[in-house]
Amino acid sequence: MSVFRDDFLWGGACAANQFEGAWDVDGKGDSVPDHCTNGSNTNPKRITVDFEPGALYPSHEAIDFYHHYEEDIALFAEMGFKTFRTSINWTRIFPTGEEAEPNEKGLAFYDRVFDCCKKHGIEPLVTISHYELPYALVKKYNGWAGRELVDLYVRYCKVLFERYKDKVKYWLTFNEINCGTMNMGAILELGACQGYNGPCVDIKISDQVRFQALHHQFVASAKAVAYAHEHYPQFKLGNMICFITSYPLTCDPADILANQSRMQLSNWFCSDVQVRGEYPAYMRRYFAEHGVQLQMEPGDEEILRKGTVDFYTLSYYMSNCVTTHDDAEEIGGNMLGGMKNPYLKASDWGWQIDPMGLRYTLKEIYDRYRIPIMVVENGLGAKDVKDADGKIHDSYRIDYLRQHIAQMAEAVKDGVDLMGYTPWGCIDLVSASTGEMAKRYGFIYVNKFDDGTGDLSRERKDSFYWYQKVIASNGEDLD
Ligand code: BGP
Repeated sequence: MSVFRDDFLWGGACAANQFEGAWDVDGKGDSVPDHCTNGSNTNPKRITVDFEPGALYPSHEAIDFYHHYEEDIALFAEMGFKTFRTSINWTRIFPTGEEAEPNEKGLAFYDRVFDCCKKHGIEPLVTISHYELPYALVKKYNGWAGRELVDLYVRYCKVLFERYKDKVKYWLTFNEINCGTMNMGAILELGACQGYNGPCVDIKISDQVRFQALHHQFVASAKAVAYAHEHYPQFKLGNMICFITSYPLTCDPADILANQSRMQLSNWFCSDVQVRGEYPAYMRRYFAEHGVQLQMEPGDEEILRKGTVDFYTLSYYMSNCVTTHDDAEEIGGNMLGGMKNPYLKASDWGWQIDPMGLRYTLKEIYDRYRIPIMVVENGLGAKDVKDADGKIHDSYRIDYLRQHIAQMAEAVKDGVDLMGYTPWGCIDLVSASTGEMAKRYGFIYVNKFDDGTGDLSRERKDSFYWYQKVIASNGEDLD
């Protein structure tokens, strides 16, 4: 007997800017990622104000889901997906974020996508904002640093809710909102992007600006959630946290405390606000010590209390360690680096692989909040090379996913209410951190390469057939 619920939402996840392409088609405006060049692990991508002739902007074509969605969703259905997590590209709906009326052609595109999902019995799970801010809002308001964005976001949400009310039930307000607590994330959440390395917009990344921008997002999220609860009782709304589990490197009490503070700031703070509906007490000291004075408007605290989410979602790829000792070895990672854990191996991109950490993390989250949880990103970014038979035999990816699903099953046995699992980049897409195609996550290979070439054809990897069996057995058959 499977330990997972009968209605467990198996599926996969993507984000509009990383796979749709068609960046200026049917009235779409330019978003922040449209200004990002390609890069690699060693050569950071750049963000440019104007489009440089000769530079490659991977979001412009990406894998062209915009014109391949029927074929792609049919492949997801063939794997047995129950759900498909994707995001809506804000600039398809409001090209500069401020138009009086939404762009009908953009809205119609997502009608086609959701209808196609429904035809295949796939439940859409929609991220409303996944690093896809209209570029015009960065120029005009310094991105989320501007309070104006709250109302613009809420208006955008209202349009989506009304248009798709019969097609979409599950919504996530902001992807990885906690990245706003990290230096990298601040750049990203203010509207630029990781890999920013040149002057383009006047972004002042002080703690003050960063946490103020985050406050605006909390208020925007809570307003959208409260509005949806009032008008669309059938909706379920979730938060989304980039969970970077960390451990104390040693049992030195100073390390235990340093790790606790890291966990609070990086992982717990945002969900404490979004699930419990108020700023946690530990942030008061942090703000005082870092010179942060939040500007709150009357009613903000009330709206935070009112707009709490129904379920908790996270991305989980890796873990790292924290120490107060200076002789430890550093390691990179998703958004946030840390110290090397001698018990773990890392991916080619330096992300330390830690399946057991997922079980630990799910238990911690459930103990804290007691609401259903969904793992909406997880996976191994790896270089896929075709074998002599012309196929991708990605046993390394299967191993990674198998171990993580096995640990999810343990967490369920431990009592965690887990509602679904959507591994990241279920079809190969552009990497968020490096802008590469070479860092692939998919069950489906896409013939598209870092230099922009490739015929965009799709092929099933070994992991495609493996995941099909996993879903058919509701997570029992992991062989
Ligand atoms: C998460 C983002 C995704 C995704 C993923 C993998 O942080 O939500 O957008 O890209 O990480 O990261 P990368 O593409 O850098 O390998």
